[in-house]
Amino acid sequence: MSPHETLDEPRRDLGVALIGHGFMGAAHSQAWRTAPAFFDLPLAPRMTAIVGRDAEATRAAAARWGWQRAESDWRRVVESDDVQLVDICSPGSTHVEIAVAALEAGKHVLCEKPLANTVAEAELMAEAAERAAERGVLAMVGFSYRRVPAITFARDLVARGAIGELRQVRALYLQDWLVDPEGPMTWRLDKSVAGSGSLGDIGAHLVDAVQFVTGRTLTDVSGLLRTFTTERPLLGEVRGLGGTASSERGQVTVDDTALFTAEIAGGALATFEATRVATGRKNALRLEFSGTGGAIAFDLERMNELEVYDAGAPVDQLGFRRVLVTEPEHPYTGSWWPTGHGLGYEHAFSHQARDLVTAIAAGEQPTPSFAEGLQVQRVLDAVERSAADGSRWLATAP
Ligand code: SOE
Repeated sequence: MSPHETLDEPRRDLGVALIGHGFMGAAHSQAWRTAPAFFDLPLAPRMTAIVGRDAEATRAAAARWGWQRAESDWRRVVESDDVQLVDICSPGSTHVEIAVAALEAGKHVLCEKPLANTVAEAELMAEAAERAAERGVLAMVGFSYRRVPAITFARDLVARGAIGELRQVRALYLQDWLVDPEGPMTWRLDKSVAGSGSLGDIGAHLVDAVQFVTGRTLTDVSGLLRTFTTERPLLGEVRGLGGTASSERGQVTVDDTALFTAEIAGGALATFEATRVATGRKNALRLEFSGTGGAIAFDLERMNELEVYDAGAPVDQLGFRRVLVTEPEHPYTGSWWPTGHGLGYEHAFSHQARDLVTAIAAGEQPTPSFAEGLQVQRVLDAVERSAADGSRWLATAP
């Protein structure tokens, strides 16, 4: 029996409904199953319903992950009395309608990143969240990498002054699943559905992670977007999810690569690389924070470690130390395995579920809030406007 349960006061249920059953639907389903087993949660998440347009695939996902029922219309779960939290893992074009309806129906909301496809949509979501919060209905946007223990620990170190005055940040998120020009069209390559390409899909993670670790916002940006492959085969059956390539070809309307620089509040500078054509890089997220007193580097491919450089160390001992972020004293790690056993990509989603449920039980605003998600959307929008303007590019030839 959890410490939160007493004989006359069983833990309150929190009925969860998940919208979508793709990659993020799986990551969130795993978290709703696992978090209650490893964290003593103040509310008991109940996997009530999973929603998807394809009835057979949704039923299969419900059976696989342990959702009590499969639904085909998100409106049914938003109106259902046995649902108190709506978890949105569907494409960005669906976020604003579902989140606003759920909040107005009194449901807490977790919405995958980026918050929306446009600043205007993100503003509507943030306003709805502000109104709902007055009624004790809470919303969070799912920037899960904040909850990788080593990234949370990096934030703690920066806040403690471990690198002194921040001077420069390097943020890279490198994937290569679009290198092959014959790779098929998917919803992620359609601006009307995904909102943008690498910029919003993986660049948004970088923006949030840099702002989270430094505790500062990006104030100005200059960007460059490029689409190398402008059309791709449309699959005969389901777009992007298997089937035989048809002769039809679809227009790619989002960026393959987004490069941008930024001013950080307080005067530091940052460079960002978000790409899905970095041949050989599969999901290579790397962050490096450099300051007057030292530096911190993180690599998702070695996600249980943090490289820490102390500029104040004796000169014959200067160098990056490899800190193994698996001690019980580190963020989240004490609830899993003994030191040295390590965590994976999926654990950040369990940490996200834990923090959200804890905030809901306490009636406190979970972070990142929709307001924070809106601020990231403004950064993405500024990069897009800067790239469209292109006036800062100067030819090198005479
Ligand atoms: C893109 O391929 C992607 O799936 C992102 O959408 C996720 O947010 C990231 O965690 C992994 O890569």
